Amino acid sequence: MKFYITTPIYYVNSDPHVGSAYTTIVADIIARYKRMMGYDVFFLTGTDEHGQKILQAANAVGKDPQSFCDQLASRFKSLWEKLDITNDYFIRTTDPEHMKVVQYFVKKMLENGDIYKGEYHGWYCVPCESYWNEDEIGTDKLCPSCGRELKYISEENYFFRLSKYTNALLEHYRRNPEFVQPDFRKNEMLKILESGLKDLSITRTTFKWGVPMPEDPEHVIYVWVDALINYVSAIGYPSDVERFNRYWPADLHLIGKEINRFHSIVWPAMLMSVGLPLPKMIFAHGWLTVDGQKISKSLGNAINPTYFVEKYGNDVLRFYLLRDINFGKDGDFSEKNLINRLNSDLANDYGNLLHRTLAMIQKHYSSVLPAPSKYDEVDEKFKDDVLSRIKEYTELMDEYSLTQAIEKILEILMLANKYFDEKRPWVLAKEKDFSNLGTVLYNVCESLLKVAVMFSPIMPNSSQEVLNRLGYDSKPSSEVLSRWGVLKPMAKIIHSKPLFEKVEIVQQKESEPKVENLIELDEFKKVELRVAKVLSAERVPKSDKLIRLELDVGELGKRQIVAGIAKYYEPENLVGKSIVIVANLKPAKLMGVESQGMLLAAKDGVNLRILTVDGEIAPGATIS
Ligand code: ME8
Repeated sequence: MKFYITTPIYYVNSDPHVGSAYTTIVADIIARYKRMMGYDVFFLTGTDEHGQKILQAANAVGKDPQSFCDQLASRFKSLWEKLDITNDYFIRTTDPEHMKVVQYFVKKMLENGDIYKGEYHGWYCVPCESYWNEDEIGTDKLCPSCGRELKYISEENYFFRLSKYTNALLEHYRRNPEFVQPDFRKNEMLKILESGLKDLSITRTTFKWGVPMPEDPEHVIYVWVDALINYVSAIGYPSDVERFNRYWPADLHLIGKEINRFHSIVWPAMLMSVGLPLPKMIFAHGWLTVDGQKISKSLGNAINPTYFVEKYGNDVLRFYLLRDINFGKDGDFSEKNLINRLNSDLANDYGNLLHRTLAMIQKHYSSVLPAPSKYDEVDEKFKDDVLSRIKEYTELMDEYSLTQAIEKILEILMLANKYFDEKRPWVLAKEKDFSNLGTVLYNVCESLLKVAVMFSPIMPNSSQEVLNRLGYDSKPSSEVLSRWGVLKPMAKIIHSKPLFEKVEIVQQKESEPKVENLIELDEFKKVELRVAKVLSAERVPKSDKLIRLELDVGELGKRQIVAGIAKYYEPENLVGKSIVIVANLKPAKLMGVESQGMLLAAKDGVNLRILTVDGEIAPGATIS
């Protein structure tokens, strides 16, 4: 059995953020789950590199678009590695192979009579790379999707006869009730279909950064048409027939809600046009906000997933995203909630139970897993409850109710903690009732094995760790979930440090990840900061702001600096102070006086105070 899953291919106009990481993590969880259940999985992700938006981003930093894309695509790839993403392939729309397939695909649409030349007049959103009809936008001419300003364009374009497919699409929706999920997203698409589709402009002539239109290279193919074709080009369409037939149609296109129309209307119509089967399901998930604010690369509060991975570990980030944000719906990402989940669900309910149990096996059974003896009613009930939660977990995972599936795992942990407390193994140990003690400890270990396997698509690293500690040396598999008594008595267990460290909430830290203009240490090191002793100071004539300072900068000799501090300091009060200067700034002239550097000062809107050093230090001392 095969399972083909895709993420959107992300625009490379800026770095990946927690939104793109979210979709990719979810896809990875589903891919890992399906592999565990025995499927032959093909998991695709990649980058969308053509179009006006990418061209503008490259121009803005003075780079040619290809090397700009190369740089950004490699940042996506390395983040996915950091996040333990197990994609089978990474497609880039600038891959020559992909570009050839785009031309082939469009040519087929052309041959099938679905493309014609016409004049486009209308509104375009560059950030969304989307066309909007006059009746879809208000008088303010702002993009209905992102709220930014639209551009009026008027060009000769090729058009795709999208309108022709309205009824066929409606029919497909009717016959395949699960084609678009969740249902409320399907209903949004049905509304659009029921109001009738307009033909879609699919080429541009005002820039060249794209795939040339077959036989009319003055036109480049619309970035969305180019991008959607990645889903078939990546698996060998049309040349590698065997591979393509093996994986197509896709089982799941996982996307964010804002690009549902392209995936659930435009893409199926394109596939119908060339005579290919349609994907089995498009799942449009909700949007994350961060501390209540919209994430947007250009709005500047995009947050960097690497920060969370480095601080809390990859498993915790992945768990939090699925546990706290109800998959499918919109949700808010907050570091505070992440810490709360880590402390209560992972450190307390999971890690602590493992710790308590393995500590007792170490102490009373010399780290060898005891065999269970006869089960009483409580043992039987515990076993049955765990197995029934496992069944619910697989049903929920199979329908992509991921958050609810995780709740089932947490329920097992709750049951196991309750079982442990009820059975009071510490009393059994005191009474030297090793037969009953062995049963309790074995059963808790068996439930923890199940938990680790159920968690393994979500938290692969800690799951593997738990398997090792329980002395289970096979890979996580569906077999573990199917029956009770998988652990082998006499296996060697490893009692070790807590599985998850608790973290204290530090209020002010929350704003840290929002800093978007982070720099590398190397960049900071370019600034040469030195201590300078003020030898003399005087006002610059005819200026009420400037003071000229004579400085001793040790090995760098004497310097003069002009600073705009006259409103805050009397010159004579500066003499003798050890201040901080930027020593390698290009000289500049202020009111005709040369300034050979810059002093550092703190401002709060009302006051200004210059930076001095705390105690005696030689002039010219370096600062780092
Ligand atoms: O749209 N919350 O690329 P893109 C959740 N290149 N998910 C989010 C998110 C948020 N705040 N922000 C982004 C494109 N995403 C096109 C796709 S596919 C043939 C072409 C995720 O870089 C979500 O999956 O703008 C969304 O659909 C996708 O990133 C948009 O990525």
